[in-house]
Amino acid sequence: MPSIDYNSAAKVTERLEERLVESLTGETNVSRRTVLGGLGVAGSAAVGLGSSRASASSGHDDEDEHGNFGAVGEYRDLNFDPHEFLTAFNTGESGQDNIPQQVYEEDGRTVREFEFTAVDTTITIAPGVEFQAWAYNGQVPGPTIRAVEGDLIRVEFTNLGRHAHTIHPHLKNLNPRMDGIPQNGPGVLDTGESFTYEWIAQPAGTHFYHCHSLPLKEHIHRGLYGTIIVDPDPDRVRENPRDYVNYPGPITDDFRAQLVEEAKSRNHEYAENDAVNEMVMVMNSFDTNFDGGNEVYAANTRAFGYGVGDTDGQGNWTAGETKRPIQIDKNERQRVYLSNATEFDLINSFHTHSQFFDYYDHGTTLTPTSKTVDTIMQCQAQRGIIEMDYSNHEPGLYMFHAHQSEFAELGWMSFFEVV
Ligand SMILES: [Cu+2]
Repeated sequence: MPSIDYNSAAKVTERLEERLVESLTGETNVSRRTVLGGLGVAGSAAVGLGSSRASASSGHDDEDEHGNFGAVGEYRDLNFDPHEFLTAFNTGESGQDNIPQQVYEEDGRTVREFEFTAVDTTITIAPGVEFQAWAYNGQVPGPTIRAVEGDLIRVEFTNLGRHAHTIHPHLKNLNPRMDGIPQNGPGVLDTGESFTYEWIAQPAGTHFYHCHSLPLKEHIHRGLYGTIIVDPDPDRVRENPRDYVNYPGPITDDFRAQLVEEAKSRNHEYAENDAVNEMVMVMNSFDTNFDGGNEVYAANTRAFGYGVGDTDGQGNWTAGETKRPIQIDKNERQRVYLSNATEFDLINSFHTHSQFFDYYDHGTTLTPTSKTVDTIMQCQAQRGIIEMDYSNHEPGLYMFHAHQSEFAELGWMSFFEVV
């Protein structure tokens, strides 16, 4: 049995979303107009019930009333699609239209070059709820950069925002000028200033980047963060297998070959990688009233963006709809590059229903650091790779969410749709 049927999934998504949007009506930085626009006619009457989470939810215990709130359902602003972001890997050769990029050789090394800007912008974090963000290339999370171990990542960064910003990469960076902190190299970049960062892509793994201007917590929680994926080089794995495992025993020929195969499956330049369905998820959160605590949580910014909206139950979703589960082919290996950009809360987590997975902490090893688990936690800036196999599962919906139940109820709740 799938973990939940389509009607129940749509109901739970909608009810949680209603509660979330209602809970924000008392927040000073969310205008009443935008909240009412998101709630729709019936929802606007419900606003009178009160603005606290408890009183807002207590008014909706009657299942019969539920259908009145359908107007809550959709994100009207489609300039960021969490489904497109999920599989958008900027490699220099291919990626997102709004990220100018190219790849070329220089001194015998592959260079992957990207143009980044920082801008002040408004993003939609729940239907009708906007957040004043600071964003790399106008999006939160920032663009996912993907390179191969040993490549040079060159980022031409221009600050078009009103505050001073940097880009600090979580890479093994041998040149302090390129660390992206206020005290080193170019320091912070004021409005209109540019700098070209150059980083060697190392070590192989899933990494984090973010602005390092002060106050740090504000520059991060406003949206200046993203993911760097460094694909392992199979030739280097063959030569130095011990760099990729935490294993003291002998490296047999078979084990070496297995590690090389695993590296190929992780490397976007190899055909073996095509067989894996890869996704990027950044766990994030939003302090909508700037009181130092979060009101909204998500994976990839849109609260309940991978929840369940209108479907025919056959895997067909209303065209243009943001709110829909992540469709996965049960015969494909599933890989999630996961990182935690949540500010203010100490940890975040990822939990799968009816499923166990292998986890590679920081993605720097080719053998799992946790095997057969259904929950992992990450502190801020921690990241890793999750690998799942749904080949034995029946088609249908399988929930996944943060297992801080508060985060799940406030937006970080999603579904995989196994087809
Ligand atoms: Cu900043």
